[in-house]
This record gives sequence, C-alpha cells and structure tokens, in this order.
Amino acid sequence: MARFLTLCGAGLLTVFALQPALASVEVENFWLRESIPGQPNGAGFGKFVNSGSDDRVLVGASSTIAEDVEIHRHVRDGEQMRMEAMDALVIPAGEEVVLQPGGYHLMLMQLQRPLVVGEEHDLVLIFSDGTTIEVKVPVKSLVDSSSRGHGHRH
Ligand SMILES: [Cu+2]
Repeated sequence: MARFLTLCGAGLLTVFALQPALASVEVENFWLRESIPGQPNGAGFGKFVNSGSDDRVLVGASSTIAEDVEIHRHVRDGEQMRMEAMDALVIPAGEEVVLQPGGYHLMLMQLQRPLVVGEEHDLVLIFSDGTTIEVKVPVKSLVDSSSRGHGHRH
C-alpha cells in the first residue's frame, strides 16, 4: 500500500498506466464551448455514466490548453445565476450526471489561446480513488445548429 501511495504521488501518468481499465465511469459526448473574444476562460460539458456499484467522485481535471480546470455549477443568487466552484462532483452508483450550460460544467481557467470550432483538446478527468480518464474533446459552436439553423421556415 505504501508503494502504491508513493506511485500516486509520482504523478497522474503513472496512476493512469497502472489502472487503465478499472473505471466503472464512462464519459459521453464531452465538448468544449468555442471562445468568445476576450474571454480568458473556457467551459466543458458532457455526461458521466456510472454503471458500477460504487459512487465515483470527480475531484478535478486538467488540460494542456488551460492553466487549471475547475469543477463549477450554476447556483441561483436572488434574481441572478452565478457560478460556484465545487471541490468534488459525485456520480452516484448506477446513475448519470450531465454537465451542461447553466448547470454543472468544467471551467478551463486561463486558456493558453482561444478555443476554436473544429479543434480537439485533451482533457484528463481525475477521480477520488486516483483513477483518471483521458479524453479528446472537440470544440463546438456557441450556436447550436439544430436549434437555430438557417431558418428555412416560411
Ligand atoms: Cu464556471
């Protein structure tokens, strides 16, 4: 056990290599929102599916495109919605947790450069048990083409 803890301290890559397939959590349809000019931070969304019999707890994330990645949620503050950082996001056993605009999201703090539609960026999701999931995440447009489209209605 002591040896395992030491390896954990040695870095995420080591942990990832040791535990490639134990994760009972799967990620679906993760995407990053394209940057608005002048906006220093980015946002990421997607779905966690926990098919296992244990709760899983997301405790952090990282990406080479951002200085840091925080777990956020929107909370109502009087008439306003504001964002709040969370230490952890629980994905209960057998359940799904969706990250979406206006709700839970990953906040990519201090982007190295703006997020452009068509790009893909790496994202590492870190769980409380030391396991990680690494995904390639596409950047998508702010305007959802399915809802706005080009308006062929008459
Ligand atoms: Cu946020």
